[in-house]
Amino acid sequence: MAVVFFNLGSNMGERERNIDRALELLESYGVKVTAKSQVYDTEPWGVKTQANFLNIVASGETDLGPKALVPLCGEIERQLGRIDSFKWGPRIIDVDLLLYGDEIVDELNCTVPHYLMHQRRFVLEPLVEIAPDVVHPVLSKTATQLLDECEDNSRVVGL
Ligand code: PH2
Ligand code: MG
Ligand code: MG
Repeated sequence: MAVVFFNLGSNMGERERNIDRALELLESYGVKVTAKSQVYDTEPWGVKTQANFLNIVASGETDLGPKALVPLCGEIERQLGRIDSFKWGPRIIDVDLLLYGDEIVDELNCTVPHYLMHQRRFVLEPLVEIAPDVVHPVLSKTATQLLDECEDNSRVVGL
């Protein structure tokens, strides 16, 4: 059983409901959700001219491996009606695997830890809320350290 962390985000439609449905689908596919952060209203990162996101971080336990989990995230996004937008553009739902225990995977369609997680305040604030001491296995730093050192100053507000 692996301990895993996801970031979920939405900036289209019923944003909070989209996140809740994605969590239900993760559960239905074999991820036991063990904790979730509060919902954060977050300034868009990367492409600024779009609506604010709601983001949460959730932890889970699963027997699925990382190479099953990453495509499952994509399948859940499709089931919720996500259509391909441009990179970092608006989306009904985004389900990103952040951490898979202390495993490091670097393959074409499966990169864990998420390659940008340490550069995104909208990931680190909710991650620190639920798991301040979890360690990034590539950078060998806790979530708290990563947040302290994060240069992203975009607005992230707990609701
Ligand atoms: N996701 C992106 C791009 N920018 N900005 C915020 N605030 N939240 C997101 O989830 C987000 C983003 C692409 O994955
Ligand atoms: Mg994303
Ligand atoms: Mg994604």
